[in-house]
Amino acid sequence: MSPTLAAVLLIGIFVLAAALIWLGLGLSRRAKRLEDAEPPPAAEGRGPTAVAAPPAAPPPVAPPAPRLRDRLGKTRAALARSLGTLTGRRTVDDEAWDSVEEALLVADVGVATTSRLLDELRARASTEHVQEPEQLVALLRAQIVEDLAGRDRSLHHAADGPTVWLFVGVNGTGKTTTIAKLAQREIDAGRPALMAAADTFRAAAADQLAHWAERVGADVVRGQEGADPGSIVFDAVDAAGGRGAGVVLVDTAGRMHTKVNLMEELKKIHRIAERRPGALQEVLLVIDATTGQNGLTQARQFADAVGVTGVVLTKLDGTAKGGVILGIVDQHKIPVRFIGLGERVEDLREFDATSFVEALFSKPNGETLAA
Ligand SMILES: Nc1nc2c(ncn2[C@@H]2O[C@H](COP(=O)(O)OP(=O)(O)OP(=O)(O)O)[C@@H](O)[C@H]2O)c(=O)[nH]1
Ligand SMILES: [Mg+2]
Repeated sequence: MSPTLAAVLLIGIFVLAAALIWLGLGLSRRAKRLEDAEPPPAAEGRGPTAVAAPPAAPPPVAPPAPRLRDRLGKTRAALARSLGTLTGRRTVDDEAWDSVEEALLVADVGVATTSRLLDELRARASTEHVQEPEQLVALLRAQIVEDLAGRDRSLHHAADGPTVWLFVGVNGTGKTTTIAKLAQREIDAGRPALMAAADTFRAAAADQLAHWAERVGADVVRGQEGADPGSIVFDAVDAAGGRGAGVVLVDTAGRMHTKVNLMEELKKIHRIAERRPGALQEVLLVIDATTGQNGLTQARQFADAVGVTGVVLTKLDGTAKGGVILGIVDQHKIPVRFIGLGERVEDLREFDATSFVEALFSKPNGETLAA
């Protein structure tokens, strides 16, 4: 090979190598550019331009409304324990009747009402030839519904002008809480509510009421601590018309029904509340079910003092003494209008005899003790 040919070949190889290197570098830069421009892999089901969103908080789930029979669990269990032994028997003998009596007494129906109920049951069981314990339980159930049903439950409103409802009761029964619960119902029904803080006895009482008023969207009229409660009622009823309130709910201080001066003060509040003819539509006695038979004595004293038109029986969710409701209705002929089943605004129910008794006579699995 001549030296010239060798030089040409060497230059050719060199040029080819340079071209290959240049091509390789170009391709790798292009690949890099493409890589940089590529969007992040799209999440499944989204469009190519979707941007990954931060994980969304799950929507708030309202807790399921507790069933009546769950809220009445303690009284229901008390009844079921005694009546359960009854349904295990073969005939309606003396021991079967003892079980019925025990069930009623354990549920705090009270001696007088229990004995009246038993007399009626015996008469019915005999005319209806009841022989099976199951039939006896069914008869008891029907008898209780009959005793509790048929009374006017609705709260009344004045024909014209603002309505006044007065709330009375001993200390801590749930008057203020019940006012909040009922105010919420009124407001939900399109009737603006005004709360009158006529409990001027405790410094915190008006604050507690005002707090509830704010929560449920009601108006409030209050005075100084120690002010005359009658004057608060007077001002509230006066203000109601101007402020467009449909109903004035008067909160009073808890008072011992045995204290004469306190009951006299209540009579005065009552007189002022009925100053405008037709305005005072309800005097509601709030009774704490956990006090059981004591509620009956309270009912008598308050009914004598201010003519109670209805009872709100509270705290049925925490007691085995729910049977007291029968005693109140039987002994005083005062209708139970509402029942309290907890501390929240929504924990108030219009009393309905059928569903109440159904709940009491149901087993935890939902079956009834006797159909
Ligand atoms: N579990 C339960 N608690 C309730 C119910 N009603 C009221 N309470 C509670 O009972 C307590 C007393 O309630 P209040 O409404 O302040 O009672 P009050 O009758 O106004 O009390 P005084 O003004 O002191 O006489 C509070 O802790 C309430 O949350 C109810 O139906 N169930
Ligand atoms: Mg109160």
